[in-house]
Amino acid sequence: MHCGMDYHIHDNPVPKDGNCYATGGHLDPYKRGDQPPCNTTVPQTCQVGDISGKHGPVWTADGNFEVLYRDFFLSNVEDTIAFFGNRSVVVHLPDNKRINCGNFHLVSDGEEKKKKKKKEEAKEDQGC
Ligand SMILES: [Cu+2]
Repeated sequence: MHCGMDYHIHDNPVPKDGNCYATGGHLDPYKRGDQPPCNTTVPQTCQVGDISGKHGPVWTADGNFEVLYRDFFLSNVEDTIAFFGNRSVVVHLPDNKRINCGNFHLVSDGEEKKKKKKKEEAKEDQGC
């Protein structure tokens, strides 16, 4: 038992009303189920969407949390069983209540470059 906050990839995207409870269950394409709990030392046995189970829970003293890791079980390739690009991430309190959630958004390199160029052009337009 730990006191960190778990976070998972859930099946459905967050609806426009922001209801984290409408995101369904964890991404679990192989029907592993929630029990037994995921063991971080054998991530290959965990639910695909149980990212805190595989990589550790959210620990934060100041409200900010950032983590970087490789996950070999999720897919960013559309139309594959473990694809997460059209799903959501949900953060839970230790009592499992859903405290926050958000959707993934696919961004291509070209899209990022266009946004950056637009920002630069906007800055130039503001000058006299
Ligand atoms: Cu969850």
